[in-house]
This record gives sequence, structure tokens and C-alpha cells, in this order.
Amino acid sequence: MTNAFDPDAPAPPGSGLFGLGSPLEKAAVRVLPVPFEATTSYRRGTAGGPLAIEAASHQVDLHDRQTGRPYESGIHLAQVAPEVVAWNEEASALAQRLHAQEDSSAERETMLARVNAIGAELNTFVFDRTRESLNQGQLPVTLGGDHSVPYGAIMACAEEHPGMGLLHFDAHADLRDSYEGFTWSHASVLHNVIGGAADLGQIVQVGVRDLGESEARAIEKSGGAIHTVFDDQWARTRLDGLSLRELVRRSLDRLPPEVYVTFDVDGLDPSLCPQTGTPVPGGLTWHEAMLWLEELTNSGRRIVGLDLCEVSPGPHGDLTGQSWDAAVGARLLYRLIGTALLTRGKGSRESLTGPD
Ligand SMILES: [Mn+2]
Repeated sequence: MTNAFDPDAPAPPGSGLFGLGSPLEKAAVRVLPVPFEATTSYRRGTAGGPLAIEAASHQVDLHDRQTGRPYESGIHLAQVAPEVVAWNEEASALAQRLHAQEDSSAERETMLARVNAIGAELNTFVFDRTRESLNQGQLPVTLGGDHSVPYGAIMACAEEHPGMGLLHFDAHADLRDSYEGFTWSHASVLHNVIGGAADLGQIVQVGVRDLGESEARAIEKSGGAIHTVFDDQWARTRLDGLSLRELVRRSLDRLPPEVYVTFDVDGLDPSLCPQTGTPVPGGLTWHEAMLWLEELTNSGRRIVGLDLCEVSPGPHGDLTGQSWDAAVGARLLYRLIGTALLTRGKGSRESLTGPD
């Protein structure tokens, strides 16, 4: 097959995610944009993530030393579904009124029920779309939006791959049993997945540094089913000059052969995601996050699905391609996809050893 595509050429405007314009039927990767952030509790803006990331993706160099040529496999970005936009507008407006606490309790109950119903509809939508990707043998990638968004994707992957594990990057454990009354809250996504999936394997969490007491208890009570590498443990390993790679390997060893990666960008140091919804000091550096992905590949495990959430270009969006958060998000998305393709036997990488 002749391929006229030049990975080094600048991406023309309107050329789609990473300038690839990959048609759906030829793509190994299907990215579902879900600009939804109804239950965002602190700062808004993650609904602008998908379009800002698409704009910023035109600056990403497609040749990747760590993952080779992910672009060759085809990466298709679906259109934003109008119903998702409508759900986000309605549920966000209701959630903001609920935060303002100016309505009667009866009114509040009705509004809360509606927000939760919209969340359930969104879950079904994401589940169905993920199912379609899985049916076609494509890697399902969900692009949030807040971290409530990938619930349906994780459920669909868990159904397709019984016993799959979860690798969860996040500043938060997301184990709350609903948050502010919202059943489908960004702060509850792991709790909901654990409650909803029939056969979910080991969970490994990384970057966690903001934790409620009930969440700490949930981790304890899980008897190891949830293994959390707390950020202070991570930082101590780094500060004491011990091997982070060893810590990563030991942690990954707990995971089963098939792994879903859920990446809340606030797991990274906030200098890499200053506008994210709930930033917390500490977190992984860029290269530390990449170390996890590199070792996941080395371990021979297979990524069966992934999401990237909570990337925010700020409250007003950014379609210029110049948002720093989106620039990081686009590169992270490309690296996550490239890593997943590598684990699925596609692509190759250059030697990662340093200079002799
Ligand atoms: Mn999260």
C-alpha cells in the first residue's frame, strides 16, 4: 500500500486528531469525545478538553521514540454527539443551582434526581459506543470531560474482558459513595465501577494524595484488591534515591494480563495541568508517568481500553491549539494510545537506554 501521508508535515487546519483524519473503518483506535462535566465540584472547564486537545494535537510530532509510529495504525476521533452537549448543559445548570442552595428541599430533590438520570443516560451512551469499538476490534479510547465520563467504557471493557485489571492515575481515589448527592460523580467513578462490574480484577492506583476517610477505609477493607501507591510513598522513594522503576514493577506485578488504563490528568504534577478541575500539589512528573507506561509495556500486559479525563483549557475553552493544558493532554493521549498499541503487538520503539 502506498502511503502519501507525511508524519513530519504540519497538520493542516481541519485535519482532525493529530492531523491524521483517519477514517473510522481503517482505524485501530477509536476516540470518543465526551465533553461532559456536570458534577465538577471545584473549577469548570474540562468539557472543553476534547476540542482543545484536538486543536493542540496538530502540534504533536508523530514520530515517537517511546512508541514508534502510532499514527500508522489509524486514530479516529468521533464527532461530538449533540445529545452529550445537551446533557452537559442541562445537568451542569442544575448542578450549579444545587451548589447555590437557594431552592427548597423538594425542588432540590427533583433537580438531583434529574442530574442522576442524565448521568445514567450518559453512562449508557458511553457503554454503547465502547461496545461498538470492541465489536470492531478497535481500541476504545474515551476523552473526557470529567472523571465520571468513562464509567460506561470501563463497564463495557470489563464485560468484554472478564477479570481485567485497572491502572488508575489520579490525585484522588474516586472511591466516594456518591458525592454531593450525585450518584455518578467524578469523585465516585471507581466506587461505581467496583459496585457495577461483575468480574473486575486488581486495581492499582497511582498519584493519590487527596483522600477522604471513607475512601481510606474502602482501600483497607478491599484486602489488597485496591492497591494504592500513595503520592507520599512515591515521593519518599524518589527523595531517598531509591528505585522508582522497582516500585513500578512491583506494583504492576499485581495486575492481571489485561489492563484498562484510566488517566485523570490531575494525577500529574499540577504544573502539567494547571487548569484541571481539582488540582492538588505533588503528583507525578511527566517522565515518572511515562515510566509507568514503559514498564506496563515491558511487563507484557495488554491494554484493552483507556481514557483520559479532566484536561481543561480553562472555563472558556480553547480552539487555538495554544492551551498548555491541552498541549500536555494531546501528548499524553498520543503516548497512551501508542503504549496501548505496543501492548497489542502494533508498532515498535527505539532503544530507550541512555547514551553510553
Ligand atoms: Mn479522578
